[in-house]
Amino acid sequence: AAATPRRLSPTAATSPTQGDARWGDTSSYGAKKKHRVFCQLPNGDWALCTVLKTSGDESVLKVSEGKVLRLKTESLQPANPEILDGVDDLMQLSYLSEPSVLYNLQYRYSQDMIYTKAGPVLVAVNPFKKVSLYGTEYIDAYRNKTMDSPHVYAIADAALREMKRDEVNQSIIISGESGAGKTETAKIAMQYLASLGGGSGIEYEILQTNPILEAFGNAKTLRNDNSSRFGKLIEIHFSTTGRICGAMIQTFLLEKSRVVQSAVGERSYHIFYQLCAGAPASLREKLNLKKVDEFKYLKQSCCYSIAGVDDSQMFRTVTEAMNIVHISKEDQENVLAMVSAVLWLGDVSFTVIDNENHVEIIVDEASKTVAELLGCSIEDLNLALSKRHMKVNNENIVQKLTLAQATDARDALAKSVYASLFEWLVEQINKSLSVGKRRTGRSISILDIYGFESFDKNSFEQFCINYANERLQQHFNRHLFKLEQEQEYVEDGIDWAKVDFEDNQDCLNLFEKKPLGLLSLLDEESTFPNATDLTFANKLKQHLNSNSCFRGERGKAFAVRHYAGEVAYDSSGFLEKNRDLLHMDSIQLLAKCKSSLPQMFASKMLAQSDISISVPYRSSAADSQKLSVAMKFKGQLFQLMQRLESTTPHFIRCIKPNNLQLPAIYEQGLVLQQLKCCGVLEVVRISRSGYPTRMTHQKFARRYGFLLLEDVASQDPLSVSVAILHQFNILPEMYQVGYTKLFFRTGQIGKLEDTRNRTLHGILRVQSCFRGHQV
Ligand code: AOV
Ligand code: MG
Repeated sequence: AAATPRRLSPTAATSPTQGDARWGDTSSYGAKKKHRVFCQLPNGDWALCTVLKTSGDESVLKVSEGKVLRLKTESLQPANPEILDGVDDLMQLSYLSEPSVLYNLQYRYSQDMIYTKAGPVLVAVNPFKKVSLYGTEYIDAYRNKTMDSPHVYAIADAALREMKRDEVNQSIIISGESGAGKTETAKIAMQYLASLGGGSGIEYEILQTNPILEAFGNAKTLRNDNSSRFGKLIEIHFSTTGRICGAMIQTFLLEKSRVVQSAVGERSYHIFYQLCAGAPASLREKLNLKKVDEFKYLKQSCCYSIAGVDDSQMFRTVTEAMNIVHISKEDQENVLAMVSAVLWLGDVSFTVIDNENHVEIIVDEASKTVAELLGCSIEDLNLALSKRHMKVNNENIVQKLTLAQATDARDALAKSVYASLFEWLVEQINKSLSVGKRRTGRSISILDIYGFESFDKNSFEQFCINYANERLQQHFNRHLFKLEQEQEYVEDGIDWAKVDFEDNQDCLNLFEKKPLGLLSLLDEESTFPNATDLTFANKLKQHLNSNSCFRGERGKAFAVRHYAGEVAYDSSGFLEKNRDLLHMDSIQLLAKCKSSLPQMFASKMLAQSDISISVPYRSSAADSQKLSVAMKFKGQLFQLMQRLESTTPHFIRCIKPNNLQLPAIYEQGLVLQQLKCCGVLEVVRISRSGYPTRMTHQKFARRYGFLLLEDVASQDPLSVSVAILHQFNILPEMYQVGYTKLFFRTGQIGKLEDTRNRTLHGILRVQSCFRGHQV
């Protein structure tokens, strides 16, 4: 089915094998009687089982009550001791094999503990049901630090504290594939921050932007009933006193094509259905609304409702939210008029007027309604959709459009009106949330952006989305691997063999290199009037075939080796989607309209069309030169990365445990793919192969010095520290002594802490016995 994500086999570096030292020493592992081990079932899943006996190279295993298997001993993977079941940080696992990570997450998931730390990263597994982990009580508990299990609240709280402590802006970067829970997670983080209060209700206003943006930018897809079809960054500003004082939203690449076309079983943007279901009678009449299944744009996907969602109730919620962010009643009505106009545009039809298949618009209810709602005449509408004015060799000529061309022009108009409307709404929201002069403090940004996508058929949208993910992945790598490895070790003179991680610079180069990168070649080809998707694909093959991240395929297809796996793209429609041309005739139509919104849309488009693509080739036929979609997106992305670079990042990786959007189903294979894709396993591996526990010599000596048998009172902290390490037989490969600090591998300090606690307890007991108390 088109909905199942397809991923190619992982690369060696992310695929731990048995006996791989990086994953805990499993090489010398011999299964012993009563040991807990993981065995792989025929369906590929790992099951926890107990060794009943071993004979020769085989083991007999108890998989579950009454189920016994005989397997090759070498195919078994050791399991962690029971005491580590469900630990809240994967770093604590002794064996960090794939099955033990999967088991740990599943163990927690089955008890509604959907959050787990993977070293510095928070992993969130989508529960697909209400879990009682949220609300005032929990918020207070995290604020007062009476609760410290992994949670989005804990991340938001850490961001707040670090913002205040270090006076550095923070970011919470949420990623994961479609339906994994990014948007919900972002809202949960926002709720935590909003609960701090701000005064004048600004925090409430910020929360109310969600229903608006979701109504206009989310849709039901096969993967998610409430799928965001745009990327979003919300920057929440804090005053010098640490309270919320405003916010700013930036959106990325709204999927416009959905307005005129959606796949069977999917829907267009929620607002269309909400408006038709929820508009009060007077508005229905004013906007000439029909039932949803009477509009062509909505009819094609045969899907009108979402289980458990009341569109008309949602309409009221959205209207109320617009009130709260100060969008006037009049503006609201203008907005909804545009929504209706877009729907009616889909019903505008044409009649062929000559034997060259040229057309004219049919004057009927559809064209009349569109003209009425936009505030133009039917003649103007007809002119814009059936003819094209061009300048050829300085001469003005008028070209009549064929049926196919006119239909394209109509759809292009619908898409750009809708996209402009979305942009305009975001602007209004930003005005309302703007901090203006009060902006003196710091900010926390929350990024909710589409995750890596790989479907059976991948088009321009996936191309852009995956490019964005490469950029984000590099940012993630830089922070968690490069920085982690270099800074502190070097500063403290630690002998440190760099751990390799998968650097995706090569893939980014494939996209960004000039002039022979994917984006440059796409843009160049987009400016040739006679270029087709096929000539584009051929050009890629001609120039990029030697690149190891690129593979030419048959016809219009090509594949890119992304960090998360190889994706095969079909270049059909790439050029058109990248050009995203709205012909001047349509822009001029909007400019002429009497309604205020179309006019504003037009002036914005005209302003943008001044920026031309900086390549030497220009089509004489294309009358509106503007930045191509890919270039604009790249620009936005660079700006985003720059902004993120100046913040302290906090990463949340959302995981979708099944493709059915159902609770209590945990598909190991699916989870594993995602853990690999978003680098979770890699992060844990690298954090562990490093020395995550660090303590200054002074602190270490102070904390454990009293455990020493010899008297060291006169010695310096470093000597005391070394004496402690020796007395407790900490193996040399488990620590390093730096100039100022001691560096430990995971788990080492735990042993010392245990001894310390036991000793302290003993001392206390002795003391209290003397005083005649019990402890
Ligand atoms: P997404 O943002 O990651 O997908 P959503 O945040 O929309 O995914 O989550 C999808 C659905 O999962 C939601 O509508 C909820 O029903 C459910 N869900 C997610 N997180 C939770 C949670 N913490 N508690 C309860 N239910 C949850 V996309 O926007 O498609 O990439 O483009
Ligand atoms: Mg989303």
